Amino acid sequence: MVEAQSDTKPSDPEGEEESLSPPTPPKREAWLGASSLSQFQGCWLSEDFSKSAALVQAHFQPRPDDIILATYPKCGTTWLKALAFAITNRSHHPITCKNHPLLTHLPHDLVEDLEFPLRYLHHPVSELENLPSPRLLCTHLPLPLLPTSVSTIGCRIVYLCREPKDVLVSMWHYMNKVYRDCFTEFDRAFELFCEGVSLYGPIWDHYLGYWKQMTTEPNRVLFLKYDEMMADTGNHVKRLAEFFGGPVSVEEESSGIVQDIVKLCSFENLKKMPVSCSGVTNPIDGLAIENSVFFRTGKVRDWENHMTEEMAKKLDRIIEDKLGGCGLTF
Ligand code: PAP
Repeated sequence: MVEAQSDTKPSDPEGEEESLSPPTPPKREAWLGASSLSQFQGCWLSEDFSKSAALVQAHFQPRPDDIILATYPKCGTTWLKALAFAITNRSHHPITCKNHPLLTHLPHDLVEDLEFPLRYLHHPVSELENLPSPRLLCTHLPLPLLPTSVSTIGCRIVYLCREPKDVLVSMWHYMNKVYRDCFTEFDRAFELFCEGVSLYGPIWDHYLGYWKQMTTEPNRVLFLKYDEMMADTGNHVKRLAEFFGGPVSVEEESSGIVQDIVKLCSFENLKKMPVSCSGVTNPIDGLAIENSVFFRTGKVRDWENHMTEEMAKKLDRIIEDKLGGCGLTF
């Protein structure tokens, strides 16, 4: 009796307070920018990104015909947005027309993001309600952080992943360019990435969430790899068109539309657009990002220029171990 009372400590206000206050999330230095990263529902995010994710969870109202493009950062989001926009809008915007939107706009400005640019600052999530159906949307959020209704009402998802070593290299370049004052040595970024500490990380959890969903619902989740899309972009254009519900017709194919889409959305073509060379994006107050940072090398295996063999083997082992024989390999 006495023991039970002392366990519950009904008259200990301090103890009560302790049990009511939420645990402080672990924080880590941000190798990638100005602020530290904290765990938000198991995902490493900065404070601003956590707020933004919470707003998506609270206010985003998925529709059954939404198509969501999902990526871990630096896996080819810009490319996927360009392809998806070109494919889904090809009847309003013929691919070879002189005023195709992709000739004057960054792909990021043609496909709405759920949580980035930081919507709570400038664009409430509710603005997404004004978009006509079917909506083409994009997110970096891991699947478990999206509202559960995304899955229950059957939104289609295209997930694009990339060889993790190339992701790390691309992210390291990008972050050091955007957050110029917070240069991080590659070796330090590598260590943190291996621990899973990177924006929207751990990368393996991000990949696994969508991969597992694809294995149970292959008709609703299309899972793609950057390297494979590089090797045969034409075939991926056809797969995407089919997945979006408007397969490339025989007439379209014989008119060369697949090659035209591949060319329009190619790294070389998008990189040389005036908006890519000189434009600036302002996702966050006070942070101006030159659009050119979205187009660096667009190469597969650039990690070979940044990592020792030992580093590569270490990260390979970690990724293999974390993916745990799920079937996803690089
Ligand atoms: P984001 O997550 O910030 O939106 P994201 O577009 O996913 O970035 O990734 C950028 C990478 O895609 C860059 O890779 P790199 O650093 O290894 O060069 C960028 O060059 C590459 N990229 C951009 N556009 C294309 C494209 N059209 N085709 C192929 N790769 C591209």
